[in-house]
Amino acid sequence: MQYTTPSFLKRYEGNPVLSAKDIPYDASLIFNAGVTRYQGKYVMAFRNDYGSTEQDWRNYFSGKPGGKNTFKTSIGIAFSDDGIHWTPGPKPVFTLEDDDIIRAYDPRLTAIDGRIVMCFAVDTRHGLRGGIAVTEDFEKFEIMSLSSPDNRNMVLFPEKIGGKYVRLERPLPIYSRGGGEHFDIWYSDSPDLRYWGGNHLLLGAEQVPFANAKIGPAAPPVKTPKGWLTTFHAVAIVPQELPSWHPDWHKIYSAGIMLLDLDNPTKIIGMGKTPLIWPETPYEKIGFRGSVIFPGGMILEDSGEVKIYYGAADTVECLASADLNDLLAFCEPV
Ligand code: BMA
Repeated sequence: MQYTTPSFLKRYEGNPVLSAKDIPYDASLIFNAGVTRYQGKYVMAFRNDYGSTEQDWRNYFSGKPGGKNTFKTSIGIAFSDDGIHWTPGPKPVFTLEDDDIIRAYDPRLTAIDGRIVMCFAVDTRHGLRGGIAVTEDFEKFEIMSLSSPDNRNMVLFPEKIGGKYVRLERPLPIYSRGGGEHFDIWYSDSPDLRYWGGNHLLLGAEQVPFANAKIGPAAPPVKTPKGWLTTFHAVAIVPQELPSWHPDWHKIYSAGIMLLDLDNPTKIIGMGKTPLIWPETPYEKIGFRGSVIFPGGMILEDSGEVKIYYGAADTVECLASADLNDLLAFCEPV
């Protein structure tokens, strides 16, 4: 499978916008961030995998002495006045660990009701869970819900619809989807962020021409006059081994984009038939897992510019932008 990123999508020439060297505490891989605007600033919550270097990983994977996989994960925070230049906070803001929970990662941020709702993935000894926490200050977080396994990649809409909170999510059904990684995007709603129901299938992986495996929600949707604009990630498993610190890596993660009905977001009204971002640059193709684009933040500026933040190669955090009209035109009616 081979695609090209459309020319209206501009990668920021200073990419990455955040990487381990910017972080004033132990950090190795900085990626898969959520971004929103809150209290007059841009705010980013990012995943930090730390405790193992590239050499540690390579030694570990190749069975060499000294190889270790002692990495841990925390969620850090960074602030910006322009959405481009970021200043990280002095310490991580969120970790989850107990007898069952191994770690929380891949945060997505939604500003709603004057506070921040952070959705995140949770690895546990009994499966993958999707978590939702609320904070006003990025110091105190209240956990509202942790889903049953296996589910993750939750993203919350920035306003209630029909009086309810609404999210997209990605369960991981194995038995009923043929045993492979054929996972789809689902929709659910909640009166209070704790109890979720009203489940609907939104998009099946087989409906995405550039996926031959799983798909998943990416950044929380953005409201436009034409509909809810939202990115998703799409996985193509390819025969050739891809450059990566991780051996035997065969998955290309690209970003897709679709448009949902404003009043009834269970309905898809448009979709890009080819990827919006296909891994092409060195920082997207080379890293812990090469050829991975994993968007987690999207911001619509008053000028019509849309900023898209994405983890690249599971190693650094990047920025691309496009004009809203180009993105809407790219979503062909379905
Ligand atoms: C997914 C998640 C993401 C990661 C991606 C590519 O399964 O673990 O956090 O970015 O794989 O490695």
